[in-house]
Amino acid sequence: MDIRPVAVVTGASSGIGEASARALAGAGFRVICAARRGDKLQALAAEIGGEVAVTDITSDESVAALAAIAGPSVALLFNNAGGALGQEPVADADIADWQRMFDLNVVGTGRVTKALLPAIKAAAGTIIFTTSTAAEAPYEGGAAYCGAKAAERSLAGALRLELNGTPVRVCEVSPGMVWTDEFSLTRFKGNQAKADAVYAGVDHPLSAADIAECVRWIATQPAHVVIERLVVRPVAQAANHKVFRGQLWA
Ligand code: 8X3
Repeated sequence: MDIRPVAVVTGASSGIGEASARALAGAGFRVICAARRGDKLQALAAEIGGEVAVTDITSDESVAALAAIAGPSVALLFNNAGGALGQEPVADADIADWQRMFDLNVVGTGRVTKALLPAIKAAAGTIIFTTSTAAEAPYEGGAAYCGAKAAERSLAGALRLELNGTPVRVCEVSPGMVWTDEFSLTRFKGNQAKADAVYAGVDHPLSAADIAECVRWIATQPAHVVIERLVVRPVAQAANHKVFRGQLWA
């Protein structure tokens, strides 16, 4: 019998989700690795002694199947699936990208949270959202992404208020500039040069492992301690618009 507490990680097929699944398994969780791309999840789940849940968070049926796999007691939900699409100004925006960003970061995340809430309550569990420093303030080309992340932040905030009087913790990790294989490449629709330009000259952007360590730390605080929001940036980034591009360390 597996007595490890269950952690559900969405967006577990790459980047912050994959690294966090590893970190949480190392902290003693049985990790349900959820994402659309099942092939990418198989090796990860095998490596960490977890389980695969091929999941599309925009689908009620798919999320219901995830809840069935997770079972009646979920100690941790890491709402990490989401991301950015495009960085055009409003005048040139692709409205389908806007719709998709809200579908994933806000509505899909809400769908997963609602579906798993009974199991999270049963475990007196914790919910962690991956928001973004994009939620702090809008930037040019970020109308919908900044808005979606701000809406996701509101989802977390409303939920924390609603769950007051229960032992469920609602937390948020809010990363700044993180280099991963896919975030920027997805945002720029496979344009590697544009994706790389975001990080050009930045001495040590954050890594997925850096954020995974934050997630592990938030999740393993004593039960009465809530980390409401952890804002994490690389030292080269003092604000969304203030990024030093040059050598910081000899
Ligand atoms: C990612 C951070 O600066 O690209 O959420 O908006 S940023």
